[in-house]
Parts: sequence; structure tokens; C-alpha cells
Amino acid sequence: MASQENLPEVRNLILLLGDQLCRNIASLQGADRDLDIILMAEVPEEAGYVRHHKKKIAFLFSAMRHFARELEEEGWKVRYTQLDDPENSGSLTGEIDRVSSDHKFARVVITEPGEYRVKCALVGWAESANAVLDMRQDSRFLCSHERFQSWADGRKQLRMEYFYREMRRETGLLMNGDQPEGGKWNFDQENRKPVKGDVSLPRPPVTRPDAITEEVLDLVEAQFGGHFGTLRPFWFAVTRDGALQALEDFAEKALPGFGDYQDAMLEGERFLYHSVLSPCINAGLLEPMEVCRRVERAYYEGKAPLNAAEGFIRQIIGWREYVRGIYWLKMPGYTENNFFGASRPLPEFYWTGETGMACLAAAITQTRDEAYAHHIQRLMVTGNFALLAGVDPREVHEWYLAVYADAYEWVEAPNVIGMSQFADGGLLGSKPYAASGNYINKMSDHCAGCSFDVKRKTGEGACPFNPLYWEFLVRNADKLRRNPRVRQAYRTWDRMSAERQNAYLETARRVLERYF
Ligand code: FAD
Ligand code: DLZ
Repeated sequence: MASQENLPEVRNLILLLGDQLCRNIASLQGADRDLDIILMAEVPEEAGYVRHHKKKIAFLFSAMRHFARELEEEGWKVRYTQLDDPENSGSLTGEIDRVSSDHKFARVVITEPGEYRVKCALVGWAESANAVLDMRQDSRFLCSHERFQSWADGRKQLRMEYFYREMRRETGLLMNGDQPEGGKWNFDQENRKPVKGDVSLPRPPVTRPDAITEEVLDLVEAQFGGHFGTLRPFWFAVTRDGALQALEDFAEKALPGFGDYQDAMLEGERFLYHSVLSPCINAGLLEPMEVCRRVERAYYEGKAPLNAAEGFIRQIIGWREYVRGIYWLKMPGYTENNFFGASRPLPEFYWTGETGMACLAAAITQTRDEAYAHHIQRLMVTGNFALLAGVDPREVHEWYLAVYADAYEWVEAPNVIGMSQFADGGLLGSKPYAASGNYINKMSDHCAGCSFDVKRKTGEGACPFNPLYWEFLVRNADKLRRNPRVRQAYRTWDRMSAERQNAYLETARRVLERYF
């Protein structure tokens, strides 16, 4: 940090990160418009540590610029660095240094970053600059790191369901005293219907880009044109008002179908009854609890069934909080996990969508176009294929971190390394989410138009998921055979004739040869 003598004095420098766009954020608590400066910066280091999808960068930069403008309109002093500012130092800490060369401040105030990497960089900077860093807990989350640690301590297995019940009790969401609404904590059994026949599906609202967004889109095209993803049409909400409208729209139109069809997939239908709110929630435009309260209200007003409201609330106060807890419990090192020792590279078609497998082509092309895919596509299509094929989890992790508009390591890594790739050996989930083509056929209509035959188990034209499923189990038998939740699958394998087993393994060998 440069010498600060004779510089104008401010009390605090408040650094707001791109995913902290929230008026209630901890770092703004107690802030003073006259005494403090807010720093926000578009920096190549954050935009480039993985090759983010173009829409993801555009969303974040536009949301940051809108948020900065709103703060300025309210009278805050905001120092905002645009990416193409010739003086841009390239990093968040470099931008703090730049402010310190023309202002004297007593401390840097920040809400704890969502990623371990960023936290280390800021702590390291403060140590070497001998600066006071006031790092505050992120109060957007219900469960602090300490609380999660004490919940996890002494438990043999960490299971989301028990954690979730604590969060229900704590928030009172869908609770009658200490009893869950409807007499059950979880209505997931009702949430596995495929969408059949002609249904009229809601669409997420489209926000037309304003002048700020248009300027960002041009910048992203110029600076990140080589990154994965289609930039235009760009339709995400980028302000709090836009995000609140998207929440209202979801609560009224899609929420009623959310539960029943949560696990469904439909060719040509990219959003089904999902909320598509994760980019806004993760960036701070919506607060998780306000989203849950809105959904709870829809239930009590009779506008959404209980299985939908409970299922949705579970995703947020259950899964979302739980994966964050796991991330901070296990970092550093969690992203290096590779329980199965998988080492194949990510197939090229993850970047092009060019594959005859209709489910994968649909999930990947919509990821390219929208920077979005819903949970079952991420878990049971792209994740499942990578798991079965033995792709290096580090490569899978980097792909997911880059391609989704809602991806930050704290939420992406546990979902990918833990839930999807089982690379943590079962810390997060009790069994791998491995499935043959049958699952995809049951939950979607993709197989009807696929160039492979889901009913064919082996030989030319067989759905690749079928032989890969068995080859995965055989390859990892020493790690999985004793898992009670996979035992039945091994029994089935053991009962097969040697000829059938060989046909599976030979077909899998050919599939792997084709893609690797
Ligand atoms: P909805 O289906 O409408 O769900 C409502 C909300 O619940 C979401 O907006 C989200 O905030 C929350 N939620 C649901 N499932 C999860 C979960 N498993 N973990 C955390 N929050 C959840 N979510 C991210 O926010 N960022 C990621 O980078 C991310 N990567 C994933 C990678 C894999 C392999 C898998 C299997 C899941 C991943 N998820 C991630 C979780 C989930 O798929 C997305 O949150 C969801 O698809 C976002 O779309 P939506 O807003 O329409 O969600
Ligand atoms: C994801 C992202 C991108 C693409 N760019 C920026 C940026 O230029 N400036 C910034 O403050 N934040 C950015 N982010 C979000 C950060 O990477 C995020 O704060 C960390 O991932 C911690 O969650």
C-alpha cells in the first residue's frame, strides 16, 4: 500500500464484490455516506480465472453497474472500475491499492467472499500491506461456518435431510409449532412425474437490455468473444426490481408445477417449472429468505400445493445452505478430490453440443445458449455421463464453474465434486448418481428422437449410458461393492451370464473409444 500521508481521509473503504449486490449486505451495515467509499471493480483476474460463459460475465458486469448507479443515486461515494479502464490494475487487491494511492482510510471492510481463493487473496493482501481488514460474515446465509461445523462434528455421515429439518425449525418456514406443515418434512416422492402430452409451460420473463446492458454486451463481445456461449439475445434481470418481478412471475406461474415436474426433462423446453432465479439469488439481487417467504405465502394463499412449496424451500434452506457448509468445512483441498481416480479428459462435445445423444445435445446446446440448465440436466445428463465415463473431476468442475450464470465455487464445487461425481467418496451423498438410459427415458422424451436406441443394451446403436453404467460399476467395484445403496446393482450384475457381461463391457469399450 502506498504512503497515505497528505491524502484526503475517508473512514472505511468498503469493497463490494460482484456477487454481493445487496443493500442488506453485512459490509454496508453501519456504513456512512459521508465518511466511507464503496469500491466495485470489474477485473480481468475474476473474469478470467476460468473462461466464464459470455452471458455470465455480461450478467454480472451489468448487475454491478446498475447496483453502483443505484448507490450513487442514493448519495453514496462509489469508486467503480470498468474492465476497459486503461488504469485497471487487473485484480481486486490491485484496485484497493489504487484507491489507497489517492485516499487515506482506516480499514477495508468486506463481506466474506464466497470463494476460498478470493478470501485468501484479500487476507494475504492485508497481511502484506499491514492493513486492517474487517471481514464480516455473509448474513445472507442462515447457517454460519461455525454452526455448520458444530452440526457436522461427531456425525458419521452428513446428510442434507437432517440439516434441512434444523433449518426448517429455525426459520419456521412451513412449520406448525415444531411440526412440519402437512405432517411430513419432505414430499419428494410426489415430485418425480415426467411431463407427458401437451402442456402449456410458463416462460421466465424477458428483460430487454437497457443502455447499460447494451454497453456491457459490446464490451463482453470485444473482450471475451472467444469464450464459450451465446451472448445475444440477453434477457436476464440485472436489477433488484427486475429480480423481484422474476420472483413474482415464478410464484404465480411456475411454482404450482414446480414440485410435480421438478425432475422432468422435455426436448425443446429449457426451463419447465424451474424458477431460473439462481443467478439473481447468488449475486445478491434476491435474498434467499425473501424468496422462501414468497413461496410459503403462495402455499398459504392456496396458490401452490404443498409438495411444490416444500420442495422449493428445501432447495434453498436445505441444499443451498448445506452445500455451502460442506464447501467451507472442507476447503482447501475439496476440489482436488478424486475418489475413483478418474482421469479421462472432458469430451470435446461438452463445448459444441455435437453428439448423437439427444439428451446431452439438448443440455449442452441450451447451456451454450442460456448459461442455464436445470438441476436434473446438470446431475443426470452431463454429470451422469462424465461420472460413468470416468472423466477427471477437476475438468468436470472447471466446466461447470465456467458455463453457468449461477456458478461460484462455494455452490458449484460441492454439487459437482460431491453430488454429481462422487469424487469426495460419499461425504455429501450416500451413493453415486449413476444411471443407465432407462432413467433418462423415464424422465424425458429425449430418447424418442435420439440416434441411439435406449432399449438396446449392447452392440451397435445401443444407448451409450447402458453399457457405460455397468462398466462404471465393474471398474469401481472395489470402492462401491460394499455400499448398501449400490449392492442390489452388483447382485444383478453377478447374476448375468458371462456372455452378457462381456457384451456390456465390449460395448462400453467401443463407446469409450469413440469419445476419448
Ligand atoms: P430451481 O429448480 O428453481 O430451484 C430453486 C433454487 O434452489 C435455485 O435457484 C437454487 O438457489 C436452489 N438450489 C436448488 N438445488 C440446489 C443445489 N443442489 N445446490 C444449491 N442450491 C440449489 N447451483 C448454483 O446455484 N450454482 C451452481 O454452480 C450449481 N452447479 C451445479 C452443478 C451440478 C452438477 C448440479 C447437479 C447442481 C448444481 N447447482 C448449482 C444446483 C442447481 O442445479 C441449480 O441451483 C439450479 O439448477 C438453478 O436453477 P433454478 O434457479 O431454476 O433452480
Ligand atoms: C464471477 C465474477 C466475475 C466474472 N467478475 C467479477 C469482477 O470483475 N469483479 C468482482 O468483484 N467479482 C467478479 N466475479 C465474482 C467473483 O469472482 C466472486 O466474488 C467470487 O467468485 C466469490 O464468490
